Amino acid sequence: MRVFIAGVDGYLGFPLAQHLTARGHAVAGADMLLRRQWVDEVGGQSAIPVYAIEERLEAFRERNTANLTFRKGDFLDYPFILGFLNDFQPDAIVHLGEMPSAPYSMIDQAHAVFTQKNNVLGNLNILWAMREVCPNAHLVKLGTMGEYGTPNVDIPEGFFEIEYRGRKDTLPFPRQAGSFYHWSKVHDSGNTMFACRIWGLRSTDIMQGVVFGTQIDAMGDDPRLRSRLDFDQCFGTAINRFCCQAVIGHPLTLYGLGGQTRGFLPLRDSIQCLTIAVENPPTAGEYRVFNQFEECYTVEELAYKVQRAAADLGLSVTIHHYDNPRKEQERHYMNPDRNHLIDLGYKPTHDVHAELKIMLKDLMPHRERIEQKRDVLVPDIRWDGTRRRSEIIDEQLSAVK
Ligand code: USQ
Repeated sequence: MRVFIAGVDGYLGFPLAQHLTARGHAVAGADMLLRRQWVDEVGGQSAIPVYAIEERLEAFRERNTANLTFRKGDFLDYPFILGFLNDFQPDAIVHLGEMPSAPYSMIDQAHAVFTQKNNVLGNLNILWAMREVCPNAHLVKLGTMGEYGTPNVDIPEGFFEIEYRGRKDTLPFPRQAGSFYHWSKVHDSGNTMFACRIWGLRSTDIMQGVVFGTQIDAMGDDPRLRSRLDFDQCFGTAINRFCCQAVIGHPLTLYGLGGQTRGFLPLRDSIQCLTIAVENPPTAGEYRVFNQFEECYTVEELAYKVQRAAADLGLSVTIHHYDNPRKEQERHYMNPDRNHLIDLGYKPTHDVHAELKIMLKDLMPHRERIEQKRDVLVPDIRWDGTRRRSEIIDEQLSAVK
């Protein structure tokens, strides 16, 4: 198949390109390299060194028989995305090219607006470009389990049957996102579902849980082919942060009670699931939703899992409860379905302990890089918007004077 990856330079995009190429697919990708800038902006750096895009592409060429066709560009630039899709004529488009951080979207007004503009309008441009130049392609759109929030009932895959005042229908399950970032994904879902209905496009909307890990099978040893691994408060996800904290002896930063329950999955499972979606397209006009995670855990359980894996490697790790900077439920019910991917052949990794040990071993040689940015481990971006309020308001007031 011909697969186009929007956001090919990212944590998921670069390993996915390697995996799909190894399976014989022709892959093209676009990226504006913004993730590198955002991590820099919040004072972080990837624990695993990330090479320049030219070096990544060179390593790709040396390892894989096929090239990765790459163009640098922004999904807000409609002629760019229209032209690239027209030239490449993909069978599938995997859209990973969005700003992925909840805390980044909650920094202040400017970051909230940037997040929704970048994500919602970028996705809308891709939908319009598909309609114009590749209406038979399949859009695999990365959404998030966080679209559903934490309702006190089971979570189906996108839709549920409901009886209300004596009438029945199958409707989208309510979305109750917990950050402006997560809401951007809800808005994307609405636009994507609508485009399938009116134009006959086909799409799989992936409600993905929190990804962790450093490895996939197709990656090999070349350091230029490694994926990034962020640990700052914005772009580091919980387990990735915990593992980085463990290797430098920083207490694990558990927010609040630690009973927040999420679906988690290793990087290798995420790549496996995205591949399954690509290789099993829906019919024309179909909009389907896959919940994508390996298992649900509380963040506290995960902190203990990291502590145990670290102990096996001789690292002594403490866990500290920090004042929760977010507004979220800290103990709640969480029971989502994930049958669609299993039915299509997804085999969950299950051995989280082994995966954590692989990660910790991968991270230990990079202790110094984590130490250098120790300051970004403790969060100060608060959901009540107080972090930079005075600074921003002062700036804006002086601008209008
Ligand atoms: N948490 C801690 N300590 C930390 C970091 C996080 O206790 O040091 C807690 C948070 O309060 C939250 C949970 O862990 O309750 C998950 O936080 P996270 O930062 O790992 O994940 P989240 O902000 O939800 O976002 C991440 C990705 C996002 C993706 C989402 C999937 O950044 O792109 O959409 O996971 S999900 O969480 O299922 O919505």
